[in-house]
Amino acid sequence: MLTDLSVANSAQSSAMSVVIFCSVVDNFGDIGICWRLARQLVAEQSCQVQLFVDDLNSFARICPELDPQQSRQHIAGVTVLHWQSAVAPQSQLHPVELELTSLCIEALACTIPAEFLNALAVANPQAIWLNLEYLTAEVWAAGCHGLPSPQQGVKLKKYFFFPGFTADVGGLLRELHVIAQARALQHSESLQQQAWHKLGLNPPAPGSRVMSLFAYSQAGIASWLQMLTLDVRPNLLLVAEGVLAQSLRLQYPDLANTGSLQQGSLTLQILPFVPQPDYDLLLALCDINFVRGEDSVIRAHWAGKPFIWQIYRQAEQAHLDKLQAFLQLMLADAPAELAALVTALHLAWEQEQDFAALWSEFVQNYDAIQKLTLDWQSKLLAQQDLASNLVRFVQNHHIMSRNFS
Ligand code: TRH
Repeated sequence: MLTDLSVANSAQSSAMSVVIFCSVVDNFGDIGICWRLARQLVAEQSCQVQLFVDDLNSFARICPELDPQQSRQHIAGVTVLHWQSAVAPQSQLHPVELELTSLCIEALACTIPAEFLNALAVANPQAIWLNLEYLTAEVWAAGCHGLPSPQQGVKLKKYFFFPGFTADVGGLLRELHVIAQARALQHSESLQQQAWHKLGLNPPAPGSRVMSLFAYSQAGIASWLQMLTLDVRPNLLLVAEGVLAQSLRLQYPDLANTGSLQQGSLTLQILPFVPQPDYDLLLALCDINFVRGEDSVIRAHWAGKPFIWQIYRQAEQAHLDKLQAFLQLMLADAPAELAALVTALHLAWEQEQDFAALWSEFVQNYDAIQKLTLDWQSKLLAQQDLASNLVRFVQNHHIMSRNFS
C-alpha cells in the first residue's frame, strides 16, 4: 500500500507523467538507455517519471546511488521501482500517479503485463503506449516510426517509436549540454586533470594516444596489442571491466595481478565500471573510443572522437545489415577511400578479423577520420533529440485526439 502523498502531490504539478518499463535482457544497454531517457525527461522536459526495472543489480553497476534492496526509491528526480513478476506494477503506483500517466513506454521489446495496461486505460483513457524500438539506421524504420500497433484485449492505443539517425525517425538520446561539456573538457587541461582524478586514474603521459575499449569479445586482439607495444608513440588503452577484460587477464598474467600492464609503448589498464555520467567523461578524454551495443555508440558520437563500433550480435547476422546501413549513412559524404577504410575497420573489429592489418592506415588517416566524425556529428545536431521528439509525439497525439473527438 502506497502512502507517499508527497509523490502524488508533486506528480499533479508536472507537465507530463511517464511510466517506463525496462527489462534487462543482458548487458547494460537496456538499462543504460532507459536510465538516460528517464533522467532527461525529468531534467529537460519537466516530466514526472516512474521507471520500472526488473534487475536492480545490473542497474546499480551504472548508477551506484541505487540501492538494489529498495523496491521504490528516488534518484535524479526519477522514481525507480523494482519490477517483480510477483507484484502487479499498478499496485506499486499511487492511484494519482496512474491517473496522471499520459505515456507508457515499453522499452526495447519488453512485455508490460496486460493488467497494468488495462488499469492505465481505466485510470487515464487518453494515455498512450509506445513501443520504444531498438536503434537502427535501416531505411525501413522510417516507414514504421509512429505507426499504430493495434493490440487485442487492451484499450490503450499503441504506437511504434524508432530511435535513429535521420529526421524521419525518433532521434537519438542527446542531453542539452552534452556536446558543450565534451568540448569544454577537451579544451581545458585543468578539467581534464579533474576528470582523470574522478575516474581514479593518473593523467596519461604527455603525447600518449589514449583509447577506451568497451567490446564483447576480440579473438584476434593480441596482434594489435603487439603492434601498440612497438609503436613510436605511447598508447594508453583503458579496457572496461567485463568479458574482454577477463580474457585479457588470462592472456597476460601481470594484468590479472595488478589490473595494468606495461609493455613497450603500451600501457593497458582495466577500468572498473564507472557511473554512467563518468563514462561520458572517459569518452571525451580519449582519442579513439571502441564502443559496443546501442548506447555507448551514441555517447561516442557526442564525444566527437573517432570511434569503432562493435554492434550487438543478432541471429542470422542481422546485425551486419544494421552496421552496413549505419556506415552508409555516416559515410555518405566522405571521400570514397576514407569511407572504405572506416568501413573495413568496423567490419574487421565486428567480425574479430585482422584489425591489426588496418591499424597503420587508421593512424595515418586519424585527422581525416576525426573531421569526418565531427561532420557527421554536426548533421545529427541539426536534428531533434529523442526525448524532445517523444514529448512532442504525445502532445501531437493529444491535440489530434481532441480535434477529432
Ligand atoms: O552493454 P551493451 O552491450 O548493451 C547491449 C546493447 O544495448 C544491445 O543493443 C542490447 O540489445 C543489449 O545490450 C541487451 O552496450 P551499450 O548499449 O553500450 O550499453 C552499455 C551501457 O553501460 C551504456 O549506458 C554505458 C554504460 N557504461 C557505464 O555506465 N559505465 C562503464 O564503465 C561502461 C563501460 C559502460
